[in-house]
Amino acid sequence: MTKTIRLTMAQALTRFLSKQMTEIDGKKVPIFGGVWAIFGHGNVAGIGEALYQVRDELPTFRAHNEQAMAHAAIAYGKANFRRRFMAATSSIGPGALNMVTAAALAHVNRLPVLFLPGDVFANRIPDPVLQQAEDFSDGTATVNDCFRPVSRYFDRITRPEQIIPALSRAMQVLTDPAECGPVTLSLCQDVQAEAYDYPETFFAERVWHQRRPRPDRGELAAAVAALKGAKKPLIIAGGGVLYSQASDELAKFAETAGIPVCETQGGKSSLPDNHRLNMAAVGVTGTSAANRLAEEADVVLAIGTRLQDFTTGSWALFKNSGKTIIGLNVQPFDAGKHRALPLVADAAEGLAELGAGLKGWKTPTAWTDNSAAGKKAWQAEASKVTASTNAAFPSDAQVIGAVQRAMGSGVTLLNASGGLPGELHKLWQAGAPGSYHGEYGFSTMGYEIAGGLGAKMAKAGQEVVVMVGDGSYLMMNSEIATSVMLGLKLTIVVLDNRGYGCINRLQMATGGANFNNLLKDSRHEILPDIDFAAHAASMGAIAEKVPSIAGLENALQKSKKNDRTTVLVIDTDPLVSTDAGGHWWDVAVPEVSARSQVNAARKAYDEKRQMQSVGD
Ligand SMILES: Cc1ncc(C[n+]2csc(CCOP(=O)(O)OP(=O)(O)O)c2C)c(N)n1
Ligand SMILES: [Mg+2]
Repeated sequence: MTKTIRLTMAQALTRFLSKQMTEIDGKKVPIFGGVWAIFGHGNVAGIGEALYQVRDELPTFRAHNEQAMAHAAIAYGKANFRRRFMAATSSIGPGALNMVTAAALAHVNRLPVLFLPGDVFANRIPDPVLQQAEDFSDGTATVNDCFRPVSRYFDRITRPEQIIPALSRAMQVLTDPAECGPVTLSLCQDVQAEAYDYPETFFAERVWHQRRPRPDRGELAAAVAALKGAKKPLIIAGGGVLYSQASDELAKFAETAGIPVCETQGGKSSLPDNHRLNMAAVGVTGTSAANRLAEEADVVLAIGTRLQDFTTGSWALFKNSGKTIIGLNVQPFDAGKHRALPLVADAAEGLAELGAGLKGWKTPTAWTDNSAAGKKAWQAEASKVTASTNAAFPSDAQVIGAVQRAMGSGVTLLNASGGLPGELHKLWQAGAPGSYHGEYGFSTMGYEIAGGLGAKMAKAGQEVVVMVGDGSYLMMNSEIATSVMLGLKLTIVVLDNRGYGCINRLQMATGGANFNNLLKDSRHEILPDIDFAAHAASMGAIAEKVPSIAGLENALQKSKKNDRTTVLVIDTDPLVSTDAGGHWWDVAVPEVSARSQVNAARKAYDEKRQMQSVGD
């Protein structure tokens, strides 16, 4: 007879999670780095009690905002190249819904995270409970249904034994490289506390390994043939290169075949910036070196990329009408985009087999040499815009230069929203794989600081530098207090341009009036003068407003000795961004308007749209 153990559903859940392991560098470690939790009714009595039981094996961390704690959990998964991840649990209602945006962030970026929101009573006797929304026509609907479209797997647990298949499915999704994304197990409050005789085998330790699918022979042959016919091949390295930890394989493949490489936001740091074949950022926020090649490329090997609009210049960048795209991707949905020849496989495995198939084939040297010249020209341009300055209001690029000079390429640089991602994508000189941590799939304001905390948990003892605008800082900053509480030092550089600078610039570029973006252009009685340093200091951080680029470099140097989260604030210019490099981006301009500037912008827009390759 099966041996059983009587536990509540919540106890079974936490015990199961604590038994899931993985192997990193030959060492067995728990696959869950911990659980983020903000308790309320709907999880404190059930999950809360159960987490306490396993607190030594599966640590619980308390945060200040459910979305932020989920950001930390997601960043942890990303910084671990998806090999380890975290869970996040909330009370019902507002606590649960606060995590929905984070779920979408993980969904877009294909990142693993386990959401455990509390849900209403399955027995429905006390309905409506505090924080329960009532649907007049559907007794099964709860606010947690909002997680469905932003979860790779969703389940509502209405009986204690349902957690057995649900957790099994959850682990499959979290550890599958193609399906990977957020899993939501919506936990009815009464069921969390209900007991069941669980089979002991359910709690046996399990060690998970990364699956590395190899390519199909037919797809491989087609891809090899296409590459062998290339005169101007180009590799796009996406986030999948990093998640597969395929950087060495990519370097070897590119070097052997002499193919230049460019990187998406998600794929930046696949190769170090100073690798001779790395043309760096591609697309809307790309370098001139990469975009020049992209315009001409006849075979594009797109590895581990979703080919989002910022990469493809809204599908107007790749201008060679005879081009062939090879989609090397572990997910067939991505592999076949834009009529690509699909090569469904793990990036490292796919590259190894492509390399073997090419049997020493080489790109015509004129193309490789041409790429080297383009890179040199770009580097000259980039060093101009990042050079030091005495300007009272430096540009974002000049601040990036200061951070790079003071901190080097050895740190992990984290960013997500505002003008910074565009500037950093082209200008930050990344070092080791994963040292550039951008969240530009969803570009969520408020990711940066909490995300920095998660990345720091994954990279204990390493420097994590967060760059964030004033707008994003104001949207979500409370995990500064958590980073201080947990002794996890972050270096946070706040660029204060007094408003939503990049959207203001976009507004102007689309013919709009300066309206409702910069603080000064927004309805106000008193123009805000926010003291970010005082604000950060109130949460326990070491904080300072620096007067200049030189002051920032100095403060960053000094901050290396700080044992606590350090926040450095610098005033910046909201109107400048780097012109060099880059590509058109499709943002729909009004077809009719009373403003002549909008009409002119629409005319230019209609012309630009002619560049889009609609048939692909
Ligand atoms: C949650 C969220 N809301 C709105 C946006 C749209 N948005 C993108 S950047 C931005 C302004 C960001 O301001 P700030 O952080 O100060 O950076 P800046 O643009 O000034 O560089 C806004 C509103 C977003 N990306 N995320
Ligand atoms: Mg700003």
